[in-house]
Amino acid sequence: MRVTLYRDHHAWCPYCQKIWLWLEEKRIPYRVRKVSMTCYGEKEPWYRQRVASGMLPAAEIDGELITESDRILEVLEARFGPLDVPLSAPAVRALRVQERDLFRAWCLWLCQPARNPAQELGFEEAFRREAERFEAALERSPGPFLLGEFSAADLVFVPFLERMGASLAYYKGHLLRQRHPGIARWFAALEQRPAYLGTQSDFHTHAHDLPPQMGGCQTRICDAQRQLAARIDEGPWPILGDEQDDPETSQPEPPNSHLLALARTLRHRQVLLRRNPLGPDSFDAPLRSALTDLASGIPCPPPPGSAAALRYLRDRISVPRDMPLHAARQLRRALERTAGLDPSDPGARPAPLPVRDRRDQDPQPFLEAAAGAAAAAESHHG
Ligand SMILES: N[C@@H](CCC(=O)N[C@@H](CS)C(=O)NCC(=O)O)C(=O)O
Repeated sequence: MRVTLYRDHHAWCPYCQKIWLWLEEKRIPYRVRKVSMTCYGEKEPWYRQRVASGMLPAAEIDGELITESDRILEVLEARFGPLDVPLSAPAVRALRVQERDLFRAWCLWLCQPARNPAQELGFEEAFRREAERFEAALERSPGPFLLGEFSAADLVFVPFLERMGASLAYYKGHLLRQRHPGIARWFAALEQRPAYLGTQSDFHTHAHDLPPQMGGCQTRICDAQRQLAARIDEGPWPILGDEQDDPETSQPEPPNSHLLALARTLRHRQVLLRRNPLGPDSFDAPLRSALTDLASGIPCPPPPGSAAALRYLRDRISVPRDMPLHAARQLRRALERTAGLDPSDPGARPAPLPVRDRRDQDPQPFLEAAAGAAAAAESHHG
């Protein structure tokens, strides 16, 4: 293997997604080493010895350590060939500049506190113009992607368009795919690609992973925002009614998503029990209730006083870290439905998710449990 990719444990870093997707699209064999972002854990000392700033991503390519995602892409391209069109092609260069313009318009709208409603509208308008420029570029193309087939030009837009869709729905009540049909068609073409589906996140994950990374997201208080944020947090999912297109994905639910969710939860059951505010002994029965619902579709009331603990877990399912989008929906649905059957306080909620950091998502306990299980298996075989 000639490539090692250093990316974050939770698959929250957009720049890591760019490199990850490039390697998957090109089918280059690579090794992954996961590193914590400061917003959710302690940076691993071995990583700081390699990359003093601690920034992600980094890649070791033929023994050479490279940082900065654009530089990594250039080196990968030099060693393994372009992703359809070279990064240096004039059309790709122009689109990369355009991507940063769209990115800046999004950051301004999402993160800059508006002094008054007129300024908020101005931010929205500036974003709309950039989104329309992206659609215009797609219209000029002979294929579903920017330059015909999927290429490096599309790749650089992927992580941020995904985060734009999620964050604008949650914080602004703005549905990107609905407002921009060209972007909806581009996503639909992207979602035909298994490599992308493996890296794709969802609205809930991004709505809550972005605030600590961006230094806060500004909510536009309006009915559309309130309704969409409530649906993203509490369901039911998909977040719009049956007669409307799903704003998160064009893909139908794959069969057995619920069983995948079940398998992924059972794999981490012990740590999930230990990390729950109710404590391992008391959370065992409610978790069984929710997983019974998940597996059988039959509602299963939990013991009294467990609704907040079930919702605590519902709020922490992260896509694609834990499972794919549709599986996560199934698990959130089962947890929410079970919480709603709590005989004592069916509406009880946990504290809202933190916005300054996500230390509640420290990966360390999960890693220690996995290392313990591996050591036990080793000694068993020995
Ligand atoms: N210009 C850099 C930006 C990378 C970047 O901002 N990475 C963030 C994560 S998204 C980071 O490593 N922050 C430090 C941390 O979170 O620990 C690149 O393109 O690679």
